[in-house]
Amino acid sequence: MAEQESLEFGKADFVLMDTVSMPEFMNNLRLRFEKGRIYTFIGEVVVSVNPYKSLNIYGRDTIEQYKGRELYERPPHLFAIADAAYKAMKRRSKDTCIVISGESGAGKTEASKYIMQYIAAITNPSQRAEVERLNFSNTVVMSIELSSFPDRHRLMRKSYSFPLLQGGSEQLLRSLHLQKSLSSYNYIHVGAQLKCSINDAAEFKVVADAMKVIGFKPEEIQTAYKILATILHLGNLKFIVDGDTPLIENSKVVSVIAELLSTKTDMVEKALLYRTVATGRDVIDKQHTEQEASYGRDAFAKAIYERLFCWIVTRINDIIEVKNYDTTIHGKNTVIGVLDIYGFEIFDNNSFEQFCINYCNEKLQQLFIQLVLKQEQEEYQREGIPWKHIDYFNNQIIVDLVEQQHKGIIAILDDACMNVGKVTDEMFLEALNSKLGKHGHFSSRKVCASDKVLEFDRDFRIRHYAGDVVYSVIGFIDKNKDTLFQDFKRLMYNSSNPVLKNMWPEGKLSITEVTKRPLTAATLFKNSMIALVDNLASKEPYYVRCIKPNDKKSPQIFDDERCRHQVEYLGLLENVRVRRAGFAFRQTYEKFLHRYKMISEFTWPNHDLPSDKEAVKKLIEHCGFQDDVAYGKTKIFIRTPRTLFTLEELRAQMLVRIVLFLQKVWRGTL
Ligand code: AD9
Repeated sequence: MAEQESLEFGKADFVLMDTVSMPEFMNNLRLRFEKGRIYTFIGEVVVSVNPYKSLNIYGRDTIEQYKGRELYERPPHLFAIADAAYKAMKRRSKDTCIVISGESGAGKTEASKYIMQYIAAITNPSQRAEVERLNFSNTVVMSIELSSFPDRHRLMRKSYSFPLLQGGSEQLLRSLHLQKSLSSYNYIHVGAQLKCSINDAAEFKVVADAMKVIGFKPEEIQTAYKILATILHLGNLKFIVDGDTPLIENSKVVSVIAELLSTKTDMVEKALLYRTVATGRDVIDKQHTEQEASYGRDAFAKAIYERLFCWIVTRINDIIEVKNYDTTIHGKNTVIGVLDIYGFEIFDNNSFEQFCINYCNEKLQQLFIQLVLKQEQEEYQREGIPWKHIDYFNNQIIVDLVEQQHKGIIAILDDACMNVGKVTDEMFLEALNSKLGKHGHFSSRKVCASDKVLEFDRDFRIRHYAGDVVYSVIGFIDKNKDTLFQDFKRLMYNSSNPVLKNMWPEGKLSITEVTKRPLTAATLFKNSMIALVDNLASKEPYYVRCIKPNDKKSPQIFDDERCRHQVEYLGLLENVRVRRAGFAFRQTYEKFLHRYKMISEFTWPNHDLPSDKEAVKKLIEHCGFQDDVAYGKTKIFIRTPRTLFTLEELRAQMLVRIVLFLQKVWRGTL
């Protein structure tokens, strides 16, 4: 396996460790990081440590080294699994997906870019145009971010506002009422660092060109700019309190926003300061508190960014119908999906947004367990292969804690949200406590005196698979109800810019028409998570597990404590154990024979043995691989990938001979 690499760089596959233990795992990971070997395999999983420096390992020559090779033939690299995913798609006509996980800053976005570049580079030049469009579309989408709840800091970091400011022409910026200086914008200021992308100006050009190439209309591109500009302006909106009621301090900003959104200033102002509520048959305008107004402003900014993002994805799909790179495989459209997902988050202050993001990570971990750990072991059992069970923590119990019908946290939150205006966040916490107080992964501090609960704290704790997180309950009900958005939705729908209007079709509903109980934010999120997991489960998954070596963005520091924690919660050690005990490859006897029967005279062209299983046994013994395989009820299991390569090589040699033979027959020279 990946033997080209000398041991001086550590083990290229964690499966090759002498003993599977945390210290050895960490030693290997550190050694490789220090030697600039940032990728390591666990079988077919790539573990990646962010190098925080440019490495010369993504060029054309490296691509050539991985093209068409088997996974383990070359040192561990993202290109190796990109190639494996591409081959699986081509050979077996299967949809594949590459799931990239890890915490913020671990290198997910970079990884997805390199994977896309690789796939674009190796694809047949005749399909180049299509690929270019796909690749460009990925430049625009950049990464398929999943969370519906990006926080403010991330929102701006991820958005194209940076490139817009840095790379947009003077004329464009003027038309959007923007200044070049990043520090003029509060939303950009929020993050600790101002600049993220090294090459914002260049990136802007790439994105702008990409949108044109894909086929976006000029007015659509203009609208996208206007939305990004609106977000920046929204961040600069300040409220002042006059008595009880908030007023907008800088009304000039409101008129700029109105202009960008092709709507009226007083309508923007109203949406920012009031909410329309239906009480029975009456419709009244209820004034926001200052806090509500600020929350609404931020929520609006997030919502229009997200809607823009989803709209871009949908438009790209419409325009190119996500045709695959190779439509010829059995006439079926196959795809490679690359999913770059927010990592687990533990901040000093965790709220509804972190709750959703962490729930998302629980779901993905569950999928990983299902696919990599559970199914693997179940298959051995089913096939009657001797197998010693390997323990791993199954986080299904936490997934249930969050999403279970009637009993889970989301269900309890939705219940609380149905009693409009009556239930406070604290009451919701009380409900959680009484219903989940005994759950092993839930706790909430209570102040008690002689068996009587005196007060509840304002937070609860979930014991996530990745560690304990304390959530502040404040804002859960408001954020879940999402009611602040209704007025903004109508505002957008009433825009005279048709592109914008079309992005917000639900704004058509008047307040009395809005269904009495619209789905809550958490339930919508849960439903989209379930749909995503179903979608991923139907594809052949490949994993990249990204690790952030330190919090200082330093290429030198390998923070043991931080890294160990990530290795733990990503379940990498369990992954190694299962992989080590297991078999790299399995195939039904019938399919196996179909592919390799030409290797042995006992099976070519047909065998006369009582079953395919017997024939496969004969073939394997003939090649001398009997010690490296196990025979299941319906499938053959091969332990090491090398055996498979050898089989592939033998097959290739035989095919050449067969073709030469046939050519001779045709030419009549035989
Ligand atoms: V977040 O969840 O979107 O906040 P990511 O996506 O995990 O995060 P990202 O890919 O953006 O992290 O990486 C953070 C920074 O690390 C990049 O801007 C690069 O400066 C650096 N990085 C990451 N991977 C590589 C790499 N393979 N080579 C060089 C890298 N630098």
